Parts: sequence; C-alpha cells; structure tokens
Amino acid sequence: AMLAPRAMAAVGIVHLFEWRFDDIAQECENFLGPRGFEAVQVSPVNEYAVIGGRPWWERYQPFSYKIASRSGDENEFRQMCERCRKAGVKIYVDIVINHMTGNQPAGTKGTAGSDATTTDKYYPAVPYSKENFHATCTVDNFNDVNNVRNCELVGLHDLDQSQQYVRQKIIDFLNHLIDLGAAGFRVDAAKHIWPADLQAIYSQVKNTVYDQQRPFIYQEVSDFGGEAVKREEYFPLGHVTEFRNGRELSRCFSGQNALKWLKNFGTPWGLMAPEYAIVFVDNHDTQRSDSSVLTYKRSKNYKMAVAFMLSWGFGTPRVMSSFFFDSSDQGPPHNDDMTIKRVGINPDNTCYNGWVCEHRWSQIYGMVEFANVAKGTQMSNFWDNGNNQISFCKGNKGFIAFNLENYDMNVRLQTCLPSGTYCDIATGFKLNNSCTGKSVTVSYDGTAQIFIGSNAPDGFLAIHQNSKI
Ligand code: LM2
Ligand code: CA
Repeated sequence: AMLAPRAMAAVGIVHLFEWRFDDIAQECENFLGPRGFEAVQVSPVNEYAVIGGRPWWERYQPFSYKIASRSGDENEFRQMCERCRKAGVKIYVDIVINHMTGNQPAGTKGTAGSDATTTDKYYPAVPYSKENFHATCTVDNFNDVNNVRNCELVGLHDLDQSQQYVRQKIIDFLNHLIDLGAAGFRVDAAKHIWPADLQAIYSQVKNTVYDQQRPFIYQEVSDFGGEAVKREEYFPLGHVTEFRNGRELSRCFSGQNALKWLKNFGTPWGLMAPEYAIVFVDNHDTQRSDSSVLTYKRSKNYKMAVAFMLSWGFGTPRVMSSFFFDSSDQGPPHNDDMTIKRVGINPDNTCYNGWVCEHRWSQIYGMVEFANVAKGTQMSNFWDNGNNQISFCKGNKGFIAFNLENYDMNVRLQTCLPSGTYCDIATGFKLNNSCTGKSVTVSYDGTAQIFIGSNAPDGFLAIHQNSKI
C-alpha cells in the first residue's frame, strides 16, 4: 500500500545495485521517499562495453558518455530523476571518469551501439584517441602516487585528466547528468585520479536542478593506511568512502573484536572525520572480494552491523541492496533476452526474482527510521557486560541493545526514553497502534527490562520515539 509522503529529514544512501530505472522510480515513490531514505546510488548509466555473459563489471568499462545502460536509456533516466525528486529522493550517479575500457575483442559494441578500437584507445563516440590517455603501464605499486594515478587499473585505459580537452568532455558529461536531474555523484576510482584534476572538473559542474545546490560528491578512495595516496587529499573536494567502517564493524559483529570496545567507535579507531565519511558495511566490490566483510549471506550478523551503523550516527551511511550471487562475475538477474529482470515485491515488503533488497528487510528500513528520529542527538549511557552485550541511548529519542554472546541477555537498562510501551523494531513494527513483534515497557525512571535471546534471529533490540504505542 502507498504510504503518506514523509514529513521528516531524510538520512542515508541506498545503492540499488544494477536496478532498472523504472524500478528505481517506483521504489522512490512507494518505499524510499515515505521511509526517509535521502538518496539512491545508481550503477553507471553511460555507454559501456557489452561483454560476453554480461558480468556486472562491464559497467565499469565506458565506451562513451551517451546515457545508455542495461538499466535504461536517457529518457528513462530523466523520468526516474523526476519521479524520485517528487518523492523527495535524490539520484546519485556512479561516474566512471578515470578510464575507458580495457582491451576488448575486435567487434565489441557499446550499450548504445557505438564502436571502438579499444586496442588503439580509440573511442569515436566521445571522441577520445590515444593521445588523450596516459602511456600504458600497470598500477602495481601503491607506494608511488604516479604509478597509482597515471597507470592502468586492471588494464583499463587511463585517461589523462590534465588535458583541457579530456576535462571538458567529462564536465559536459556531468552537466548533462545534472540537466537530466542527477543530484550527486559517486566518483569511481577517485584514488587513481589527481585531486587537482578533479578540482578543475568539479568547479565547472553546475548546481543541480534538484535543489539549485552544489551536487553531492563522494569519492571512492580506499585508505587503510600505509599507501602513498591519502584520503585527506580528497577532503577539500567532497566526501570520501570510509572503508575502515565496514572492516571494523564486520570484525566486531562476526565475533573477532568484543562489542564493548565500540564505546568510542569513530575517529579514535582511525576512521576519518565524520563530516567527510561515507560509511557502509559492504559495497558491491567488498561483498565479492573481501570474505572478512559481512554481507546478506550472514544475515544475522550483517543486520546487527548495519543496525549499529545506522544507530551510531557517524558519517553519512550507505546501505547496500544486492542481487543474489554465487560467483563473483555473475551479473544481475536477467530474462532470456539478457534484459535485467524487474524487481518483484512480496506483500511482506521483501523482494523476489533474484533481488536481495536488504533495504526492504524490516530491521534495516526500521533502523533508517531510527536514524532519522535520532539525527542530531548525542550518544549516552553506553553499557556493556564486559564483552559482547552492549546498549546505549541516542538523546531521549532512541535506545538500542545488542547481544552477540552465546547466552541470553536479560538486563534492566536505562533507555533514556519517556515512560510507555514501545515496539521493538528488530522483531516487528508498529501496526495500528500495536506491535507485531516484541513490546518493551519503559518505566518512570526510564529503565526497561531488555531481553535478547542468544538464538534470536536478529540479535538486537531497538526502540525510539516513533515506535511508541
Ligand atoms: C571501482 N572503484 O574504484 C569499482 O568499484 C570496481 O567495481 C571496478 O572494478 C574498478 N573501480 C574499476 O572501475 C570492476 C571489477 C573488475 C573489472 C573492472 C572493469 O571489480 O574486476 O575488471 O570493473 O570491468 C575486469 C576484469 C579484469 C580485466 C579488466 C579489463 O575483471 O580481469 O583486467 O576488466 O578488461 C585485464
Ligand atoms: Ca588514472
């Protein structure tokens, strides 16, 4: 059923990985807008190489800046931006501007039907030719900034963004996306592009038609320390992806680091300052390539990690929304003609047709609401059992507890909430002023008996101002 339009500030980005534009538009209207999601990250939208078997990663091999992808064409992109804007949801586009394709077999076409001679670095649909690229060498030395930024990342032909001609092609592409309704950009492989070149490009990009503000820019830079490229170089330019967030939270919520240490989670752990940080548990790369990162495949621990991220309020959170996969190259669910399958929606909000839709799990969208409610509050009353049970308050608006022990948690704790009965959004949700899950009674002194069984499917309990019944 359609929900009323929201009346609250929105928090968080959801990456609708490989979704079709028509499905995204519908999702903005029926789900994301009403539930307080601020923005959608869409997979690359410009023309890219059609690669045999249609792996997801073909989208990271641009052929031109025409808007033509497996998600839809330019017109569908424009309509999606407009429908999402009306629903209060921004569209952030994943832009691939570091490189074009690797060497592809002769005859390979782009998704708009363009030709290219990839072995000669010739892309007539832009047009780029080999003098617009760096000389061929391989990124293989992360101690050398010149190697990282001027050589080819996994064989992808590396553009020379110091050339005014190349900059202008990229600027025109970004301004075209703005004209079509984009409100921001995820800058793919930003680590491999000189910050001064990015600065020159961003400065020529116009304000959005979404709200006449600067586009929201977040740059893909993984920095675990010890490399030549530092995340700080990108702070003057925009936001930066914080990979340490997912690594540390995955360690904690898979039992490799006690939850009690989370008391000061953030910059003391080596994370960048929250005003720059895009935080996430997994992304489309780490969910395939990093087995230590929690994903939908370990759903209980994953939901706990995502719930912690959304409750803690550090940085700008991004939620991953995946398709099921068995092998790392596997592309999105598709029909016989290789078009991407529509996202099927079940009555209980979950998805079918091969889509995981983590953002439609009640614990996750429930915690997005928690994040909206708790926005701007301070954390207080951090409690732990000395090991793997913790709880804390967010102002007098929200309370959350986690149990990762192999025994039940049953403790009387301070919730900081006004007295009353609250619905635990981990086990259910509010429905016509009653709760489909566990109810929690907060007494006049703000305390409540908190029970989380060791075998509970979700391992946390969360109540907040809007879950009062
Ligand atoms: C990213 N962030 O900075 C993306 O998040 C990541 O998904 C991209 O790699 C990468 N940068 C480049 O845009 C993916 C994928 C790679 C894949 C590339 C290009 O993880 O495996 O490389 O996209 O499609 C593939 C092949 C690789 C081959 C390369 C060039 O896997 O073996 O290298 O194409 O043909 C010879
Ligand atoms: Ca480069």
